[in-house]
Amino acid sequence: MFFLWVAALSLVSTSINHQKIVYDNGLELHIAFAGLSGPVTASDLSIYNINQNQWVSPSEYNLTYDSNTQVAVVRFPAPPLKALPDGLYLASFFNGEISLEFYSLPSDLNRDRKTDTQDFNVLSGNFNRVQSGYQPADFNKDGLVNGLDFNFLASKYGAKVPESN
Ligand SMILES: [Ca+2]
Ligand SMILES: [Ca+2]
Repeated sequence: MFFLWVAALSLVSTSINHQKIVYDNGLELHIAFAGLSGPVTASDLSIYNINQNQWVSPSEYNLTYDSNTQVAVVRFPAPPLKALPDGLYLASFFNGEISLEFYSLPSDLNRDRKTDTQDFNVLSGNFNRVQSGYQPADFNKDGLVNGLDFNFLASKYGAKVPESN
């Protein structure tokens, strides 16, 4: 049994030749792999909160994987309901073989690591718009960008995440 586990691990380590975060808006993280032979499941992923020095419970996120594109999509719940605390994180795959840093700051709509008037501009540009599909400014995921989302953004004004070292 132990031998099988080691064999599976070494298979993973030789097969991956590329991985990259291709999309990250604070609620969804898309990671593109190349040379990956097997599937990626939620149990292959661990997420570490760098600021709080603790692991994130797997109940805080889910993962879907498309074997055709070799893209794993990690989703986090909508902010007013429950979200990762703002800060720096490591997404670690296959027992730490791959580690990718990302940050959580859902209120940062233009992804410049801070929450300011530029993010309000993004929200106002989508105000009262009924959304089909994914819309970052719809913080509570009720399908509409409105005052509730504005209130959430206002509560986060000034929140930022520093560049990592
Ligand atoms: Ca911003
Ligand atoms: Ca909303």
